[in-house]
Amino acid sequence: MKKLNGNYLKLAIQKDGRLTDETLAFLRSSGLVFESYQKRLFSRCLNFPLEILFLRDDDIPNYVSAGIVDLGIIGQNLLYELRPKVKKLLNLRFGFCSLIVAVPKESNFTNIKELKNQKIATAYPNSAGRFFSRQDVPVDLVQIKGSVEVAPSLGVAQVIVDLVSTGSTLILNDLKIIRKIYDSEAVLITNDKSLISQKEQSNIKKLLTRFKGVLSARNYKYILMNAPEKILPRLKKIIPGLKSSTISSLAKEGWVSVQSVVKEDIFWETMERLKKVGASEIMVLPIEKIII
Ligand code: PRT
Ligand code: ZN
Repeated sequence: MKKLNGNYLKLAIQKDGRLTDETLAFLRSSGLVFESYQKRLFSRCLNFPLEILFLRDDDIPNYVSAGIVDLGIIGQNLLYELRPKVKKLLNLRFGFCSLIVAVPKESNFTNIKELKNQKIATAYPNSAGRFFSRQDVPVDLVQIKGSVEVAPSLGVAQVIVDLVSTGSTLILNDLKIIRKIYDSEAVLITNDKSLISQKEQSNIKKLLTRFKGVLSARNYKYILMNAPEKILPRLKKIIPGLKSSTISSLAKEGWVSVQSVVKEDIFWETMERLKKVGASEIMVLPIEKIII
């Protein structure tokens, strides 16, 4: 069996859970080539000095803070809950969820203040405890590990504090949200030791450049269009980044081809406006990476 290599950067990711597939997909979209199959403890990248360790998500903060691994990918919720001595390097834009307070649909509770002295079932006792003490509402926290959503129907507690993403588990269990405590997403973490060590730092920097390249590319689309040359001033107003775009002449007299990059969140609105001023044959392409 291969052993961990001392010269390699070590990254811990969730072995088998909600973050696993998207984490692996993210690493692969960053150009890292590695094998991963079930029951594997670690995997070595073939094209980067990086070893990936597969662990339970709750163990990752300790592995990172103790310096056993240099990097970890976990939900921000674990940082809020466990407050480990780690540094967050990047939000990874997947694994979105929120920690919420929920009660049975038919209950009369509508407000946090009404929950005084209630039993609250949660797998996030620190986050829940801090939230209720900030609200100045004393509650009786009951810590349970899994399936928090069944606590009200089992009579364990009327109120729960749990993570939600789609909300379907709450609906299935006849629960409703009365308050959001915080939002969470997957994050990349490291420790001071790894950041100080020169070699690791430069490898961490290289890896960060790759990750950021993938993340920024997701926010943008590449567009190509044809337009009469005379509308270029108007196009420039619609696409702010057009100054740095490529404009080339077409065989058709007085027409140009324009290539540029637009932000995903203003995308549809931008398309409408481009069509309106006279751009045609607009083509939109996804961008794989942007390295700035
Ligand atoms: O075995 P291991 O300890 O590694 O995994 P785990 O069972 O402790 O964690 P896992 O795999 O459930 O979650 C890992 C991480 O995924 C969490 O720490 C969050 O950062 C993130 N995440 C994103 C979620 C959810 N979405 C989520 N919906 N974690 C849990 N849930 C649960 C929630 O607790 C509830 O039971 O999913 C249910 C609700 O889902 P919806 O879609 O019905 O709302
Ligand atoms: Zn866990």
